[in-house]
Amino acid sequence: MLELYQFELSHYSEKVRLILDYKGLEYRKIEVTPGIGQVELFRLTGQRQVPVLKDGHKYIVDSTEIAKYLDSRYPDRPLIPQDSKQRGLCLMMEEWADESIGIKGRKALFYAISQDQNFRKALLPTSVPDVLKTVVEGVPKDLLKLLGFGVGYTPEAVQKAIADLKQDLEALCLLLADSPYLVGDEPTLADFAVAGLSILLKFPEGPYLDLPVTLRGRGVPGLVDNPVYEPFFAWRDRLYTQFRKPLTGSTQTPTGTAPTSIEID
Ligand SMILES: N[C@@H](CCC(=O)N[C@@H](CS)C(=O)NCC(=O)O)C(=O)O
Repeated sequence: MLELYQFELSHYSEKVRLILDYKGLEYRKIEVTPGIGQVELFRLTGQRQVPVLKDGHKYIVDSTEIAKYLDSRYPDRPLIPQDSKQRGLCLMMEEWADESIGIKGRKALFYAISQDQNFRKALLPTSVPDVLKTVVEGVPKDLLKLLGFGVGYTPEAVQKAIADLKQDLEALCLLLADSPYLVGDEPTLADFAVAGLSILLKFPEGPYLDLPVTLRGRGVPGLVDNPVYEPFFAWRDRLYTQFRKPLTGSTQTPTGTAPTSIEID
């Protein structure tokens, strides 16, 4: 069976989970423990980031490479259109989703956490200390200032990220106004990239992520509560209903030893 080395809260991992579900491929999630689990990942793949897909003896690193690998190895329900214009648009949007929504989404989530004590508490219950570490991985440490933990990711940088995300969401609403999917009449990699990368802006409403139930549908103030962007999140909900498999109990196997506390320096 395929194995996905992942963080549950990783938006790049979510992009791959969406693709696996869309293609109807069975897979086992292997939850990587931030820190020690990444040492093991480094031993296996020469790098420490998730997602990593294991197919037989082969390890594929990076969500884009995984998507392309899956499309060539499991060609049913293709992700990348053949038509040149659609193909170009699909690849361009995927890259944009990774680089804009993915990167800025992290900053925006930290803004949300900093603004809302209940949100913060829901994300950081003592029973699941990995969650914070998971979100923090890949984020400059100084972003933690927003949480009162450390030194400064400037509020200006965060506000700029949110302003950019607003433009991204506006663009998506416009593109989806009279079209079921971002490129043509069938779902493509562009749709799954955008949907997956946007989970940090608003966690999905349904039972798709192994997170506290109170976090479902929660997200970044100014984005989730702005009716202007509602068409995008409604579109994403439909995509999830159509293609994402809901959770059925825990199928995760942790790697490494789960930490009992988190060190933030
Ligand atoms: N370009 C990579 C980005 C993956 C990425 O940023 N992964 C984060 C989690 S969302 C990670 O593994 N961070 C841990 C680290 O950098 O040590 C992809 O598309 O897969």
